Amino acid sequence: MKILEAGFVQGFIRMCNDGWEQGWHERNGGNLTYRVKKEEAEAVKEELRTDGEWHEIGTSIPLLAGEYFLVTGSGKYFRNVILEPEDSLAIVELDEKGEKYRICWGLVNGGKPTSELPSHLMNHEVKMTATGGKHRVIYHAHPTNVIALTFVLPLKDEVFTRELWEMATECPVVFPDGIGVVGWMVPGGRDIAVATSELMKQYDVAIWAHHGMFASGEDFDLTFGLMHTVEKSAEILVKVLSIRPDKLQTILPQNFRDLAVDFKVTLPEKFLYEK
Ligand code: 2HA
Ligand code: ZN
Repeated sequence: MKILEAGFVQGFIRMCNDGWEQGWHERNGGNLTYRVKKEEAEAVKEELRTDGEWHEIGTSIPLLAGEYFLVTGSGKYFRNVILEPEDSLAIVELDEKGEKYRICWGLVNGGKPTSELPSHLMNHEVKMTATGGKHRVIYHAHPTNVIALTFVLPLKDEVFTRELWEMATECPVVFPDGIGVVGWMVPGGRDIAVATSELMKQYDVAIWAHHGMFASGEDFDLTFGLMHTVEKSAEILVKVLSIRPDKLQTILPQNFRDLAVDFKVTLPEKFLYEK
């Protein structure tokens, strides 16, 4: 099968374009990676090069040894992915120790995988373990309203989770485990990767203060939908705070507990504090 015709590649391209159309990917902002299934890699094997040079990842991810990932390229624009996927994307393979990668397809005009590769791969490892292999997608975007909130809300998991839950009834059902928050850090390196992957042990979403958001999910629909839901909720909160800083009414802790029963989700009590 031709790589560009494969379902996982088409889904990946569509998600990049959806993110661009949402306005979450100015210039080369954001990155997306997908842990390719064995049978998907097998189906496109003829087009995968095996003579690429090995490069250091910059961190060690032993549980992902030998896995293939479809990734966006460093410095590439989400806006261009749909037009020239072979220029913007790459399939990489990890070595048998999970310390190096090589390019097997894509980046035809040169380049490297996303600058956030260490964060993505460490998060893949954490989420693969936490979900028994179900999670395959890690998505980083720069959604405007979430970023705006990191200037005015305390950078605490409890505050972001509760405030965003309150903005839309579906939120606690879509992200019942809550949201983690990382204070401002230098992007691209191992430190931010470690901080984020620590949070991703318990959450599917992490916010990077004054920068953007990370989301993890089983497939493209769920992961894009998660990012979209959190950002939509942040947009409502920005509007509410702009109209008047104190809410006249909201969803109360007991409302959340009632919702949890009917929708069969567990909502940690640490988010249901009295204000
Ligand atoms: O430019 O978003 O965090 C890519 C990024 C880095
Ligand atoms: Zn970024």
